[in-house]
Amino acid sequence: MFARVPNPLPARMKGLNRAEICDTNFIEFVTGLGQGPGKGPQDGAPVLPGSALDARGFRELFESQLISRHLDLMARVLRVQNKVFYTIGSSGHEGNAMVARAARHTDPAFLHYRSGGFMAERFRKLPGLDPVMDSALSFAASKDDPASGGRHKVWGSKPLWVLPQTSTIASHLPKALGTAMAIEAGRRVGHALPIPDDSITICSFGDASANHATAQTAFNAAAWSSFQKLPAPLLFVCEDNGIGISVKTPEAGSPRASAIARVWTISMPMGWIWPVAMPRCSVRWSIAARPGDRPSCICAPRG
Ligand SMILES: Cc1ncc(C[n+]2csc(CCOP(=O)(O)OP(=O)(O)O)c2C)c(N)n1
Ligand SMILES: [Mg+2]
Repeated sequence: MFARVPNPLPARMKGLNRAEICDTNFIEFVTGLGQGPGKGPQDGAPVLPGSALDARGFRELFESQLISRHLDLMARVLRVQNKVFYTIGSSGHEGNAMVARAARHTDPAFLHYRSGGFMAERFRKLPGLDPVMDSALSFAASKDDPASGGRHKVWGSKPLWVLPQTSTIASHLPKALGTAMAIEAGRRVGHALPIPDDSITICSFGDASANHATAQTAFNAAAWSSFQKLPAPLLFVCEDNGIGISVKTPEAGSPRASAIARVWTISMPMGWIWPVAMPRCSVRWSIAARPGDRPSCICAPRG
């Protein structure tokens, strides 16, 4: 007559609020340290000895990551109240804020749908814009959402050169490669571009979507352009959480691994926010130094 009560009781039936638990744990942990604030580095000083990142930059990055995490949480709270309708979370992907920091806001970006950290950080580059408001309009499917006019929850911004599109089927990878080639072609034929001549295109994608034919096409074309020494200033960023809709992405030998192997050539660990596997340098070097000639790829495991 009555539904059987599952044992153990699933979290959703316990009124469990994970965010609240994390918050309490965090406060308990910090209180338990029993120390006042330590003497950290000055704003302009390296956050750690030898780091290219200063203390102010570190705080900004962290704040961008927190903005992203809080947007996730509030979207869920408001979803329960039926005030917003789309709650894709960026939790675990906040490291992509680092890429936004190292890039310019005029570097065209085609983003994975969990790129909240990237967006929050990119918004810093152009004063007067509000990442929280823009995201909130998007969650609420508002007609005032500047990216989609309320049609869909996507990351996008015209002034910030984030081209709105979906990313689950990797349809944005060929577009990103085409954009990179167009930057180079514009420079070559003397066509005035609306962005600096040495811009690079940034394209992030999920590990599972790397399996799609569209992704494979883009990797192949990127590898081919590299082989032909046809410049294509493109940075692929694989946001590799090891799953796609709760299904495990296969490890070595998978189409994902082989596809990516065709594009990237060097492995280099970076540590801190991300262990980075990929070309010619750390994220910062590869973007800030704008080598810009060959497609590159960073694999960013969830951290
Ligand atoms: C055309 C289409 N097919 C299927 C889906 C369902 N879908 C949503 S997310 C996803 C895979 C996501 O995996 P991944 O790219 O690794 O991103 P993650 O969510 O793990 O960050 C798929 C297939 C979709 N959104 N659109
Ligand atoms: Mg994934």
